[in-house]
Amino acid sequence: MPGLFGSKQYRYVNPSAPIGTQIIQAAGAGFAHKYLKEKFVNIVFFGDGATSSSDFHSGLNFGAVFKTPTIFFCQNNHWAISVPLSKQTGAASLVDKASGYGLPRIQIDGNDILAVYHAVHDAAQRARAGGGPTFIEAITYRAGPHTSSDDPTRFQPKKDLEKWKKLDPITRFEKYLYSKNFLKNGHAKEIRGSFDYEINNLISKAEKYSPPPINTLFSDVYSNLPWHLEEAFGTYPRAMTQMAEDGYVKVIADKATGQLLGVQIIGSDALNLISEIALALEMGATVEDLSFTIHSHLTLPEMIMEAADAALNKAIHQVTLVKVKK
Ligand SMILES: Cc1ncc(C[n+]2csc(CCOP(=O)(O)OP(=O)(O)O)c2C)c(N)n1
Ligand SMILES: [Mg+2]
Repeated sequence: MPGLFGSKQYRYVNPSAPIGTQIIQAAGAGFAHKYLKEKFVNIVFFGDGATSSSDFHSGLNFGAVFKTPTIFFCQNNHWAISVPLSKQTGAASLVDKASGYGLPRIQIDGNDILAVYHAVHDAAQRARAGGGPTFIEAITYRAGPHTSSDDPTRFQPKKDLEKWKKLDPITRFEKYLYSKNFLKNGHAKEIRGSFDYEINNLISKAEKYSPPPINTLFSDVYSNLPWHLEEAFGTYPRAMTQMAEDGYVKVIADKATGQLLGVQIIGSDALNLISEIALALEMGATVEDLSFTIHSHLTLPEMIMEAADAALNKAIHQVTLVKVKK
């Protein structure tokens, strides 16, 4: 998922899409710091929705029992996609949940940048001094959709949104900085402009990256391909394009030379194509030839082309990895 990046250099662990998993990972990493006598403190961020996950309870309990140097930071923005806080918990407030585990806890105005800074700073000091974890509940409001497929206008009361928009933390902090003369007229606008410029530049740079090679689908996950994947994808280079209603095509070719080794076709008009493929094999065609020569608007021939393109790593409907076992 696009938002789940990580950085080894900055000690930023990739979040996982299943809600709550990072909470137990943080408690475990905290335990490791303690065990290895490292001077690190770790902080884990999660939403109000995550407080209903079983990992939330396991993580807080483990952290409290083993006094791990972990900060549990809950961003309570009142919504878990379209589920309101009132349907999320029977507890009067989320910070109460920490009491049951015997954790120091603090509830703060999450739209107050300085309050967030101080709460985290104090929790980090406690953790460094061996005092164990702290639970922080930062209260805010989700003033946008959960994702691009969410439409909060269908469930968020307009009145609430308007009220919270007035408490925008950045505008508030700007006002504070102006009141203290840290910022002078127009300076905030200039800073915002420079951030917009920097971010837009980074976005255009990121958009120029081509997609990762298809085989990283497995090589990024396994150091040794498990037998069932080896069996399915490792024996020959091959590509599949599958559309259940139209048929099935698999192109097998040698990765090093691109030479065509065979094609499997299942489909209602497969017979018409078999002679064409036989001829291509007879002529010692390569997968590249196949990718170029079969042009037709029939579905099955198109699939052959797609499958050949897949073997060349350029298919639109790419399905499998191409790998040779010598
Ligand atoms: C274990 C698990 N269950 C359900 C989901 C589906 N899901 C994705 S986000 C989400 C809500 C999370 O709540 P919160 O972090 O408060 O979300 P936000 O404030 O961004 O709406 C759910 C239930 C999931 N990703 N993982
Ligand atoms: Mg939320």
